[in-house]
Amino acid sequence: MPLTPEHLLRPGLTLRVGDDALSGVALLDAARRHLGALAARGVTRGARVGVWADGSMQSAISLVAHALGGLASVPLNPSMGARELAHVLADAAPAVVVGAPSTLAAPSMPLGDEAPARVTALDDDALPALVLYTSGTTGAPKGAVLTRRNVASNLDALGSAWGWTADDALLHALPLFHVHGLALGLFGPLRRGARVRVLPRFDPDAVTEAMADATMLFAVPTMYHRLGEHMDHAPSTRQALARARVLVSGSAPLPQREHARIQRLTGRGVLERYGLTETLINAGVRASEGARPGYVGAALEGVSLRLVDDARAPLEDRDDQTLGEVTVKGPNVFAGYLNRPDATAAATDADGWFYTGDLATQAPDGALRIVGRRATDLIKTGGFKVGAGEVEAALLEHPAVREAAVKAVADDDLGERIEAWVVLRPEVPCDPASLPEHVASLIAWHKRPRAVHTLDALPRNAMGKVMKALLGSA
Ligand code: MLC
Ligand code: AMP
Repeated sequence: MPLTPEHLLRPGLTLRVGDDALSGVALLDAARRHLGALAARGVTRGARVGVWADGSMQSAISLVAHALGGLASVPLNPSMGARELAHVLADAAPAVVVGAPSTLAAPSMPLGDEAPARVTALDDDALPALVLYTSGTTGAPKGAVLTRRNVASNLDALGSAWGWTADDALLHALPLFHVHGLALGLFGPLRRGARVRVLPRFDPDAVTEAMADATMLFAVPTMYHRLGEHMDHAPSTRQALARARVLVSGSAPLPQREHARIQRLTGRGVLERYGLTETLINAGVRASEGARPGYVGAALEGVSLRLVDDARAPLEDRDDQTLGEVTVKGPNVFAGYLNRPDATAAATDADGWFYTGDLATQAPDGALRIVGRRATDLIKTGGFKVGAGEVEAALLEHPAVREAAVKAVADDDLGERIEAWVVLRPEVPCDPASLPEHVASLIAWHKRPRAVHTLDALPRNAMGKVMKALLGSA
């Protein structure tokens, strides 16, 4: 199981979230009280519980409590717009949502504080631990069901990849509603019996200050980019990062120039690791080998990785040149998408391989180099995955929008920036600058286009398909 009372009771463990701090003993007590309150409402082992993942200590306690008690957390991004929130609540049908605003159209409660429930050992590692919503190219996000075994096995594999022990102190400023900040960044250190500090908002000065007590930093490439910019004129940030034992980047590619800048300014390299919501982390550069810019490392312990061609036939060449789709098998691979056997079947095969959609080469020692992805309609912006289709659908819900096309544009800061091209109905007055706000009101804030261009018509081929490659090229 991912977390037990024994993990939390290791001396030295502390959880800091924002300005709040709890010892392991206090965290266990708060978690048991919350489980007591859930039990009093009849919500027990196996139930799905929504968590308003607003980066507060309350949200962290409830996530930890559910992991201890065998409930499946469904973390909700507080910036989710009305349409996406309604979809997630209908799809996951949580028994109750913890910490949400009172206006939420679902049964809700604050963090519970009742007579503490007993936490007993759970031997059913196939029980869902998390349901995490993740975007596809089209349609609404799907709930990836991760089991207790998925999380526990992956955290132990990462523990050995990074030499992660109870003496480490992790710092991150990642949201608690995705794999990176939640499974790795919250459960990871607690399972090691180590210290962790979560900053509710990323800010280079806050990271600099908090690194004084940290040995490890987890961040997405956008954060390393911003730290790099900041370091040009902030020696204290350079020194803070230089003292870290391990700097880890993931969720999107860290460009070589960012690797080089951090190395040059701090004398420390950044270790990349590669994962997906559906598989947790598959590969990682080991702390013992040191940074390896351009590579995300070899398969983690217990994980099998192979490249396949377009017909899903395995490619045996580990020549660092042959390009194939990354496929994954192991105890880290999820149990499937909630309520979507069709989507689960499309992404997996009968032998248990999961098809990531990522394109990579593999070096003779197994290290992967991620060079792209199959679907150009999947966008990674600031480390968040967004489907072009969901943004287009949101734009088309606006009465003034007749046609819409969305694509990723390369961006030094976000990696990829979402931009939209729209054809407006002349009869409906509309300021195109208001459309990002409209998108955010329906889906999530980070899914809004950062620029909206108007056209008289979208470029289409003879079949009527929008030729996205032509957008923005004129
Ligand atoms: C937020 N803001 C709003 C708003 N929501 N304003 C109006 N309406 C709303 N609904 C404001 C905030 O208060 C803030 O203002 C500003 O908008 C922030 O906007 P943003 O677009 O969120 O910020 P940005 O700078 O673009 O964010 C960069 C970032 C972020 C790096 C901090 O992208 C991020 O947190 N990325 C992490 C993604 C992640 O965790 N991915 C893991 C996926 S799992 P102000 O004034 O306060 O700045 C995965 C698997 C794996 O990929 O391998 O890990
Ligand atoms: P998500 O669905 O949000 O979990 O995003 C998973 C995707 O993030 C993967 O399929 C990759 O495309 C991308 N990703 C994660 N880590 C890395 C990395 N280190 N380098 C390149 N891409 C990454």
